[in-house]
Amino acid sequence: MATQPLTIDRTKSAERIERDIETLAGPDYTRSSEAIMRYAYTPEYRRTLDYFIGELEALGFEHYEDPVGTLVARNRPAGENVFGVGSHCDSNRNGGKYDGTMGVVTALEVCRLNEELGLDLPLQLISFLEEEGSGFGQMLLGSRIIAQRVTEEELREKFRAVDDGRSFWEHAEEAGYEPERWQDSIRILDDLVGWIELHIEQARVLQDTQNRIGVVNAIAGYVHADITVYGRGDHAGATPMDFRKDAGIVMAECMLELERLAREAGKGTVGTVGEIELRPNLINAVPGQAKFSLDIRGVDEEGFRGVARDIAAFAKEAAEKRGMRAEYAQRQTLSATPLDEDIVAALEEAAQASGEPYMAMHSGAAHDTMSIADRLPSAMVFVPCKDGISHSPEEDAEPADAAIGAEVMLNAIRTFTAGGQ
Ligand code: HGY
Ligand code: MN
Ligand code: MN
Repeated sequence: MATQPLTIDRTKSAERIERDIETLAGPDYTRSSEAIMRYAYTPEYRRTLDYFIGELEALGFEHYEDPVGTLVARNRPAGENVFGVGSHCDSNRNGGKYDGTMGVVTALEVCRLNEELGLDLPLQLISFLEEEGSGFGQMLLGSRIIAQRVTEEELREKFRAVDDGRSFWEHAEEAGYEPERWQDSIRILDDLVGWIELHIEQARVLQDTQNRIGVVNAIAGYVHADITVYGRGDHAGATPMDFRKDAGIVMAECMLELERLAREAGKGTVGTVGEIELRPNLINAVPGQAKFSLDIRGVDEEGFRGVARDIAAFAKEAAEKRGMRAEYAQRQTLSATPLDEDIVAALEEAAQASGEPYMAMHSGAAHDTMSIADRLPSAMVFVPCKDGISHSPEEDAEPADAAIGAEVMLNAIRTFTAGGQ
């Protein structure tokens, strides 16, 4: 490593990280009393951004929000090179304290340490809008907008709020943003020389191998889609089995076939049906319509895309066999994303220097880093979460691990910036 690695006061950093996490788990920052639930254009999300803004202002950072609401804060004027750190602070609708938020809090801690230790690193913190898709059913929406991986028609028409069905565009305008300038969002990436996102692992590999840091070198790609089966809604008691067009049965066949296809693809390919919607969804009515979501992922591009193709064909055939019709509609997709070798190497060296057990690994979960990794050198750091539980209020992680993550990030960034000392 070009610069002698430094050791931070990990106890002090862990205490600050814990204070931030616990504050943001309070009632002002979530729409649910049972879980963390916050997403774009809600008062709870606004308060969360304002919390970070307050902390960053205290460090002398300039801040702004992009035309639809991604938060950006930097300690250098526009035009000067900076290194990017951050994640997302919106949550799954049944979220935990740590998914995303731990990454933004640790990025904030990196900014604090930079100040405290007089390192003068040029930094830009980013908190991406709508990573979870809880507001509009579109994962990584803020970072995909920045990366211009959406269309204006999708923003104006197709992407609709889960709560009230109104368009993303309408909600963004109502929240005081300028969606008509959405293409300017890409300017956020202008001065970035690199990017590191810290995140909880959301699985149990680090815990079960007693590692405290994961250096992520690739992120699984994914296909998000929906299949709708059109059958016929009949009386559940009066309709003999041979006379039915039960859309629910075709859905059930597809769920089992998806499992078989994912296992057959191997190489870590996974397939999940997480949302199902039967109509009319009554105990005494044969479902005339069944709509279900597909979440298909893998680091082997052909593997997971083949599963998506095959399950779409299977659904069509299974429905036709029973005199019904099935339609496949893709929501969105991102390719498997290899991360930057140089930043990964610097993170591994910094993890080595920390003296803590670490390992190199892939990410099965999607992250905003996927949206920008083809535009600037990017990598990720994982910290363990208890028993791999995530997207649940049971999610649990250690601020002490994030403090080590902050130290590792700081040392890796010092390698990459002129300000490194
Ligand atoms: O689902 C994901 O991969 C991410 O946690 N939104
Ligand atoms: Mn996340
Ligand atoms: Mn998540």
